[in-house]
Amino acid sequence: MSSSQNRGKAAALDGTGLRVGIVCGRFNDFITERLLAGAVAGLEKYGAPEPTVVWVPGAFEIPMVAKALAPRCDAVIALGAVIRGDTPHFDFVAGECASGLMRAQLDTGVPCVFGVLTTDTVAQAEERIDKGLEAAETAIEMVMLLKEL
Ligand code: INI
Repeated sequence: MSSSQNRGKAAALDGTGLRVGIVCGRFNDFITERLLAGAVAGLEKYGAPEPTVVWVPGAFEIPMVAKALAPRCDAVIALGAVIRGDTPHFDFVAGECASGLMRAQLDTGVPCVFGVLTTDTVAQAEERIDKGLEAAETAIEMVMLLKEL
């Protein structure tokens, strides 16, 4: 990470005591299982307790459950894989998932991290499989940042 990207980032991420909820889409679960493993490992790496994990059918369902979980959590992580393939469904599912998560976090004040892959191909999704770990880091960083404000 370059120094400009790192600007403002807490020197050390500390997940101690953080209540994290993870909402994971079952659609394309050969990808989302791996995102989940990365997110869980990331939380453990920074000392966070075991998260609450809720599975939903697909990315479209993620925002509603994220919003329901948020009041019981310090942060929510959304994990999903929306892969374009040949269907125009992609734009609706990906767009509604992103805007629904933004709405959930602004409405609740609880950070809802967008760990949802939106790619044209399965290969591109596999290249971005680290996004689960990154989502855990983003969740911890956002909780720490909001506490400092
Ligand atoms: N859901 C996904 O999570 N990823 C996809 O790629 C996808 N595609 O391509 O259709 C997808 N569709 C299902 C959707 O999220 C809902 O579960 C479904 O429409 C029922 O509401």
